[in-house]
Amino acid sequence: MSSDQSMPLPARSVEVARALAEAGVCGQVRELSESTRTAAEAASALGCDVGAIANSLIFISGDEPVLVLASGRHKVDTAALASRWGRGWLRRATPEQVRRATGQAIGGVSPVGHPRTLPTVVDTALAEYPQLWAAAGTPRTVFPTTAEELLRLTGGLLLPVGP
Ligand code: 5CA
Repeated sequence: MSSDQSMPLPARSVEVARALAEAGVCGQVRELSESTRTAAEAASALGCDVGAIANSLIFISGDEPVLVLASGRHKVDTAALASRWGRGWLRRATPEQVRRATGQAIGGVSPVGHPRTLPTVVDTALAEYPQLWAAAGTPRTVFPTTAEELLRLTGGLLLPVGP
């Protein structure tokens, strides 16, 4: 992993760092020289298991955006998750819907730092890893976290999301 902590963070990540600090999180946002746009790229840049990457995925449920924090090791089974969550059908958000719901762009969507708190599910698979990494508002910024911390930060529910 290479990172340069002497450079100021991008504005989207400053927002995330502020939300983390306000919540009393001690993990620091770091900006990497390599892309962390996808879970595979993030895992390679960080030298961790792809399953330890917490992807922040936005779905539309009814008319409402919702957040699914999913392990990078599998795809979300939307039908099974909707039923477990007691919601109607979950549709993948469009890039524009992602931006409106989070203020962030695909590839850098963070679990926090959004204009409003979104109904959230945290993948049970994430609880298998002692340390996770999540995006921090841009496709090159990440922060270290845990499933427990993600649940606390988002007020989310712990549910299986994979197939
Ligand atoms: N930075 C990494 C995690 S550290 C990251 O953001 N991973 S991610 O999986 O949450 O973001 C990439 C995801 O964006 C893809 O898995 C995919 O679910 C979503 N995505 C990519 N293109 C589109 C698109 N056109 N519309 C909606 N979602 C998309």
